[in-house]
Amino acid sequence: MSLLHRNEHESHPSADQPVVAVVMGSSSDWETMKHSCQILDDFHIPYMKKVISAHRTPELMADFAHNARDNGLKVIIAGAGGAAHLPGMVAAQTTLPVIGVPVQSHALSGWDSLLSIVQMPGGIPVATTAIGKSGATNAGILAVSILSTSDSTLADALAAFREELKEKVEESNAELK
Ligand code: RP5
Repeated sequence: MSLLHRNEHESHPSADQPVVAVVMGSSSDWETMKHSCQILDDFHIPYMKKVISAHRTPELMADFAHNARDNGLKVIIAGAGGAAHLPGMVAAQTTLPVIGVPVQSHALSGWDSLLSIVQMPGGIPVATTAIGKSGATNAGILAVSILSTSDSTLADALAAFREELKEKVEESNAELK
């Protein structure tokens, strides 16, 4: 699905320059976080993806977060499960917008992930989504929405996306008749 139609005279973000980072605490988070990447693919957003663990690779996390803005990133999506400290600790070390995705854990069904991410102290925001797939999808859409504040083509693509959602509901109602 391609939602973005730029005309040839519009400036494109460079394909080599990621503007969104999708980071996750473990490769086991990919099954969830791939849904953020799917949205970014659909909207043709240049992005990078990487496993960065707050607990297993704290130096890598700090290095990534401290350099994120200078590296051209505009939004960070961070997914983690269990003791899900990655989104908050990334947010603590950058002033870029950080969207946190609670990955559904086995032990506590994602309640642990959600509470670890959502209850940030005042001053260090993390925009927390729902647990699991819908949260990861919405993180991608929210990243596009943030970028659309300075990109009218993206704003139009988001409007078209909403229209598609509406049409799907209308179609499902037609099938019920
Ligand atoms: C967290 O621990 C990760 O975000 C992951 O959700 C969870 C389990 O990681 P693995 O043991 O599967 O690597 O840091």
